[in-house]
Amino acid sequence: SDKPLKDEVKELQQDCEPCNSLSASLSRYMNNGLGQEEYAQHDLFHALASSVKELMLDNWRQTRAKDSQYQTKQVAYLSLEFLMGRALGNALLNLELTDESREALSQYAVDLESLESLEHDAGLGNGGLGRLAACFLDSCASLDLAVTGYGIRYEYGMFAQRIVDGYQIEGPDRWLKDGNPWEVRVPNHNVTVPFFGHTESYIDKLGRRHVTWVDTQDVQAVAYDMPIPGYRNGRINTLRLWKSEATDDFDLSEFNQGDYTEAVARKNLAEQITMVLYPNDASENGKELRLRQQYFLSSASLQDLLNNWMKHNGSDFSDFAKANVMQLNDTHPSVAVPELMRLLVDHYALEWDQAWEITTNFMAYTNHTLLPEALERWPVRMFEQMLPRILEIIYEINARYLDDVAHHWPGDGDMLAKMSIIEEGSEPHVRMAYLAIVASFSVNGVAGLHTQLLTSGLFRHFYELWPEKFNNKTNGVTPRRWLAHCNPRLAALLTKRLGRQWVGDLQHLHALSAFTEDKALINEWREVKQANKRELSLMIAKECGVEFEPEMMFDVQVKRIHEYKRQLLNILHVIHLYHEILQGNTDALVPRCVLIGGKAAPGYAMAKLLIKLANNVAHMVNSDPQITPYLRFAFLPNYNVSAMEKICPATDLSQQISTAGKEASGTGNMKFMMNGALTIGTLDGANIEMLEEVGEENFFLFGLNASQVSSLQEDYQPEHFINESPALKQVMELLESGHFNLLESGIFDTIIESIKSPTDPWMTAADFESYRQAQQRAASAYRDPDSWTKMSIRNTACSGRFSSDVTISAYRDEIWKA
Ligand code: B1N
Repeated sequence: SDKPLKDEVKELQQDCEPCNSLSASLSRYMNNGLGQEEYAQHDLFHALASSVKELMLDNWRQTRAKDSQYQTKQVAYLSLEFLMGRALGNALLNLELTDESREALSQYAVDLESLESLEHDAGLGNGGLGRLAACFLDSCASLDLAVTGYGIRYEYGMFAQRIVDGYQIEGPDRWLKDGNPWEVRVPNHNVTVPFFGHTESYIDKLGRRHVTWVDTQDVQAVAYDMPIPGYRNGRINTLRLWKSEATDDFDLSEFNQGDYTEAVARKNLAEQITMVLYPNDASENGKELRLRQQYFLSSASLQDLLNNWMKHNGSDFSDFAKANVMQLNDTHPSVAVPELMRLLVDHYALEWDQAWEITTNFMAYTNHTLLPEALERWPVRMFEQMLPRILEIIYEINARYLDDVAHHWPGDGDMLAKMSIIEEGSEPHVRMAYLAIVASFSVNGVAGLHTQLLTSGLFRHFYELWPEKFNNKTNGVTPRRWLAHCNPRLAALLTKRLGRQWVGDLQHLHALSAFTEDKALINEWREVKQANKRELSLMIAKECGVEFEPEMMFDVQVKRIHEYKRQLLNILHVIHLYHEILQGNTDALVPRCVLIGGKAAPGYAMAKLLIKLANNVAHMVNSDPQITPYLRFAFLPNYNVSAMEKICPATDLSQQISTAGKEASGTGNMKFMMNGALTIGTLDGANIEMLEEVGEENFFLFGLNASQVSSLQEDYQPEHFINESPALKQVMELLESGHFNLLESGIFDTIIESIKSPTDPWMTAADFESYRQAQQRAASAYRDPDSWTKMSIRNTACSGRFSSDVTISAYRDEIWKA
């Protein structure tokens, strides 16, 4: 023809476009299945997710190819936890495929939302720390940063929680049972990780001493990659999750000796490593298998990074730390420090000093807690058996570092013992936080107060030694999942008013402040909240059998159950309201629905008892028709990421009531704020910064501050606070009378004792009265719907600072220099 070839090709491509479309891909997956005419909805979910993944492959490959040039710094985010939740809705949003998906699904008569709800949550984390890692991955990809997440592909994630007779029952979380359409197994990245055995040393011809770690039991690490799409930018980053498998060769050797059963049993041993997530949030665990998980992740990830480096740069590592940086998500993966030294010194024959230079320019450590019970310490004995070479290296690191300490504090032997990486005693331990600090060029806390307490308390001496290492990075949450995706009604309203930019830059929400007097906006805003509340009510009715009235105030506390988070304070307040209603004192009340949700670590007896108390109180409240017009109370079972996506858009009042100085940051607090909830909270963690942004008139502040808590600890007399507060006195009497455990005599005694104990570290009694008054202020504020809604708008408007995009920009500029 006379058309230029170029145009002809273009036309052909256009003709062909439908075969690349989501719709075509979807039908291909549906037709290529088992060919059944009837399909389960789940097949359709799988087909759609697989199609979306397929559409990402090109960009995924390109992102990798580009990053492997090392033109920008590569970041490895190392974490034992990635609490990803569902991936489909988030991927569609970031890839702008939501409308196309709806269209593609139209021929199947299934709506997108119900398909999305079929996806199992990837619950590979406990709570805030794991979810933070997930939010960070979204922000890194969206900010076009070359960041790889490294984690463990647990076969069983966070346990499933049921409530039976008011008690928590744990069940397995078999999230992979229907397959995982997002993951790609990449066996060409296999590495082996050694365990046990012993070390031998020899002197080479040049007189240099070498150590080898021999007779090890090797475990294979197999990589499974998950795509992390950036928001509208074409970048697809990777979350690489390691699965442990038996290596072939040790199978063979034992096989040949005819020791079949032994070989199979060993195989199980290897596969155990990545079988299950430890369900402890903010408490140390101490189990040997946990240390194996930590070393397995650390070693596999470092070997992977070094392999990639060598592929492109050969075995000259002098620029390695210029081109790479590793962020340690708490001390959980801090055994990566001696492991990197081992790989560089033993495998690649670097001198100690050069290896240490590389290590200390490469490692950065984030601390997430001040609670002493959460600080990891591993028995030296455990290292000796499981990781003998690693222990030798830790000793060497410690000896050299203690020279610096001795230099800084001459003649101070106490200081040496205090700051040693090895804690001496009848059972010596390795202090993992100290190891991480010594080897890192950056140590950060996760909120202003937290970092301040770290440098003035727990890590005071390290701060004296190396002030330049310490910095703050206040946490944040991704506005894609936690606003654009989870709250489509509010998202549409924001976009109508402000345009769409807020999704990529949440600071744009400040523009809302100009509209807080806008009557139309106020009405629409309230309509959105009401619609979200109606939707949540359906879920509460289904899951808890409790009717939540959308007209009532939704007062919510969802988070892990822990004494320091003080769900107890909340429950005591519910008992107080219950008592007031029984007395007929209803004038000052606003009708409210109180929701508590969260999991207790299976070994944490007190946390489990708090769940029982909440359920028993809820039963009394909800079954009394005199009470229910004013108060309803539900405990939501199996709180997880997907539940939060329904809860935070529908919340009026967010409870962030930890004992001041105990919650490092909190991140749920930010999700609620973004979605227009008002906060009732203490001066703790990031609450302080939220309060700064939104102003005291838009926040229900109460309680002791951190320094008041620590001074009061000296001479704490809870009886005094109980006697001073008639309300608390009443509540205690009701609780002690056995009113909430009529047929279960004495079961709450330990809770009652804890409140009255002068050694109660959480000071529940001390803060009760102030809390009750703040709750009263919240109630009276709620009575004026317009003014409440204005405060709600203001909370959303001021939430921009808590986008994880802001947090990650600071990591990028100030730590990673990427
Ligand atoms: O990390 C979050 C913070 O927002 C929370 O305030 C903080 O409590 C949380 C051992 C932890 N700190 N420590 C843990 C998790 C698992 C585990 O096995 C400790 N989680 C936090 C994000 O910064």
